[in-house]
Amino acid sequence: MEIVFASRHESSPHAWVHALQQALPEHRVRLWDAEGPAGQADAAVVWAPPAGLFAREPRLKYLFNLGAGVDALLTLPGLPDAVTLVRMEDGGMAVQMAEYVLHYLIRQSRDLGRYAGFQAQAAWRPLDDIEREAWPVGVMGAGVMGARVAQACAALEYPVAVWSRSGREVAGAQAYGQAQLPQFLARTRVLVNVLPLTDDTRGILCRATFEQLRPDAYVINIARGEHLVAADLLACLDSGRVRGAALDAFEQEPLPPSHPFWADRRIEVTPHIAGASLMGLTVQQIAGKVRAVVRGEPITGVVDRARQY
Ligand code: OXD
Repeated sequence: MEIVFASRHESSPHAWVHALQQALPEHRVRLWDAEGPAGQADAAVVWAPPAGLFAREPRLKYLFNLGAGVDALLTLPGLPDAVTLVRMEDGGMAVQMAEYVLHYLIRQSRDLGRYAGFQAQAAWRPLDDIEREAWPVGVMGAGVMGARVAQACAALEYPVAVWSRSGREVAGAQAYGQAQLPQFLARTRVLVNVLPLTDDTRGILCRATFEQLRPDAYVINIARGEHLVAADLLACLDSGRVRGAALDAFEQEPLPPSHPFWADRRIEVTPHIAGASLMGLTVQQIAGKVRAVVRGEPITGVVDRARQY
């Protein structure tokens, strides 16, 4: 196979090409270049691929996305119908996301932010003991990421539920299906979003959702900015319905300096780092799939375009 690496955002594309070539010595891997030779690629490894890739590479059969979310890929102009899209299934992201969620969950449930304030005043002031039952976590999304997040919270004995379209079971968590969203929200205080972005999930983190959560709720969004209705979050923070939020993904990235989220002390902003695809694991996963495809075997992670993930 001839495999090209094509990304507008990757800061070290040569390192990716080198790692992929090392992992797949029996194939040819090269950096795609809008000006260079074209027309021979069978597969592309992409993240925000450059315009012109599809027009100049009509032989492409497989597109391996470097991330789990394929929302941006699905709306790319010129994306051919016949190309098989493959999303990253983990690539080291799931454990990082679990870590991220635990950090912000524990910061709330153990009042660690308040202790930081007390330290600034040299105040020795123990607060109430933790009651785990008061911190039920609800994870939206029960795929590889959602399951790992849910299991990490359950391992620390927080009550955990997962909500997904299919109602998929996750060990250690209570599973809710699509129609059970009201019941899922009513038992949740810490709402964690790891859903794929689709027509059905866009704007799902909105006032109607927040108002069904347990009082004094906390919101963690590590999926896409478009899941969140920013004005609704700010209104629910003002009304006290939601106590705070940790946000890693935004409609516009980088988040513009003038955005109200930056200065809001109730909101923790991070720059889309909750779950990065790690090069070694990602390359291993793609190489395994390329070999399976060549052997004519089925692979996992193939995107269902009608489902949008
Ligand atoms: C992803 C992401 O989709 O990092 O994996 O946003």
